[in-house]
Amino acid sequence: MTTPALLPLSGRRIPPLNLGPPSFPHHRATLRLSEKFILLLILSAFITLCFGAFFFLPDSSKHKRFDLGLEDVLIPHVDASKGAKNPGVFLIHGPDEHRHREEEERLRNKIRADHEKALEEAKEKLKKSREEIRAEIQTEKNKVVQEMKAKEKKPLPPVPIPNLIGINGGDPEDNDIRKKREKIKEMMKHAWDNYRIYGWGHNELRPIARKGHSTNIFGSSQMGATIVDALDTLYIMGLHDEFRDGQKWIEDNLDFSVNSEVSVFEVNIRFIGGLLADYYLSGEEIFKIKAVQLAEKLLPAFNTPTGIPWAMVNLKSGVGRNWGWASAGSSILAEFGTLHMEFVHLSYLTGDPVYYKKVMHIRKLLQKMDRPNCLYPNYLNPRTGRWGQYHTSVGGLGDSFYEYLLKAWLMSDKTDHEARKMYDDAIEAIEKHLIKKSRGGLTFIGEWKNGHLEKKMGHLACFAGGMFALGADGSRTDKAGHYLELGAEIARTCHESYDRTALKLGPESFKFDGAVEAVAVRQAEKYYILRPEVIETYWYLWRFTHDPRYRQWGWEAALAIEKYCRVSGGFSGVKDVYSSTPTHDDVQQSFFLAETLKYLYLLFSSDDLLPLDHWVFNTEAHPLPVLHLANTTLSGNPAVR
Ligand code: DMJ
Repeated sequence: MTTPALLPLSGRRIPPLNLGPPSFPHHRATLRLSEKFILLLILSAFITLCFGAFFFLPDSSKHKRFDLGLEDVLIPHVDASKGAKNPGVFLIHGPDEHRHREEEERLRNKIRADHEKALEEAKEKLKKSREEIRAEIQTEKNKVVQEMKAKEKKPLPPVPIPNLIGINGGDPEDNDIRKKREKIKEMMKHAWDNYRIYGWGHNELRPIARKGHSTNIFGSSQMGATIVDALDTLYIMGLHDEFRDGQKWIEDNLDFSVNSEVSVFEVNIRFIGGLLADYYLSGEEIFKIKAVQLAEKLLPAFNTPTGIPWAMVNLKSGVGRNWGWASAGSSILAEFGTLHMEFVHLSYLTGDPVYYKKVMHIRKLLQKMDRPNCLYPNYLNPRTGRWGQYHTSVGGLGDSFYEYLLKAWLMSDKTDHEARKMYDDAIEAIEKHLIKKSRGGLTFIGEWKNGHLEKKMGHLACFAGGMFALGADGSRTDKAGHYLELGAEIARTCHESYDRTALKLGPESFKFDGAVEAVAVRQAEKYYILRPEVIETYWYLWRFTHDPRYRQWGWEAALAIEKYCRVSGGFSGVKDVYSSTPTHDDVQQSFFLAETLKYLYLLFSSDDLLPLDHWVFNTEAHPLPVLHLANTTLSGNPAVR
């Protein structure tokens, strides 16, 4: 197997920063520093008390007794052989006694001097005006920030960068297609610019209220999820000023040492995946460093009796737990099963096998388990290692687990045969038990619930059309044609779910029940929140077939988003796709910029932009390069370094 070619990072760098955004106050640091000042005052009061106690309490030295701990520190040459009756207590005699008195006197003087100095300093501080104190705190804060930055800049060990092909360009020859691509870029600008104005630093944007938005998956902190998720799309579109703006925010503000409980899966796919893609595309070290810092914070989530990670982890304390709603304290298949790509890259880039071992442990454990009907249930208890409810889905709760089995194989330059086998086995069972054709001839993927097939397909499951197409090449017993066809059928069904609505946008899930086909029935399932899966499938099908219908369907979706989801402050989801007068949900999801607009842009680009034999997209559409690892290990083997 070939060793990956070395590509000079400098060749891929974009020009240095010129105009950064206004730097935001580092509230946490400021708070910490004010607390520090108060602590200083408390400390000096404490010293005063100790000092008083030292002078006014009876002279304990007369008793010639010293605790072992204290004497270890203060009097290193005590003769322990003269022993005491009580262990840990020693008596002092003769010349030692004199030496001890001198030592004690010296210490007393030192404490007196330190105390006076501390008092003087405290008095001086109190004489200062609020402004002066603030300025001092600010100076100290700057110092801390500088130190943190210096630490962050510490380079990680160099590794050969994989062959990065097709990170720019993709200009289509056709004029009409070029215009469509330009329009998608303009939509990205609109989404980004409004987030920049109204939501900067927040996780997401409320485009109608024109303010920041967040959900519990990101914890309680402002982690700039939209910035991290969107950057690689900006890069690919050639929006380099915006890219640098986001990079600067990440450099200055993205901090993972916060007391915040985040979803391990979500921050992995959006943050680690996004940062790694940014690193590979731009060559800027900061992205790699931030990705590794975050990954370290996720590791405590794996401290469970089985090594199956918790769904959530507190970034500061490392305490993990699962979602209250998940079957009897279970972890979720699509969550713990969607870490592989990012974690393999982390081990590759750091030379630290810890990440690789964590995800391989999950795989080995899953391989050993019995599976009802050869299907993987969505729930697994991380304490007992037993399945929870027997529900299986290619949509929510299961989806990207299957995707990552296939992509583990692709990302390993098709050498991870174990992953490919697990994918093939899983897909065969899914086809047998979950995939059906409706009376009207639409192929759909249902959900398995306790031995019964629910004839309902989620928008999330529509990604599977692209997955089947992507996995066609290399499938067992030469079934490539069959899987490409299956992918195309899923794409058609999902297109129907869009086409049968008033807004030409797809519902969250749709039924196949008697006369009802590809239509949502319950009100709670009629919303569209700017999700990407259907467009993602169009793009994969376009790449593999070049059938113009996929570009046409993608354009229909883009126009519908533009017409019904665009508002002056960005893009919003809609609550009912069957109502011709849409009500907005007032959320611009970060995946709209990471995925939906990226897949649309790629759909109207030529195939040489991010070619699929060199890049594998994580489940949040962040492209990661194929690693040619056949002759190496992932454990930091010096041969690769
Ligand atoms: C994205 O965050 C990812 O694609 C994930 O795998 C599931 N779906 C959302 C967007 O719909």
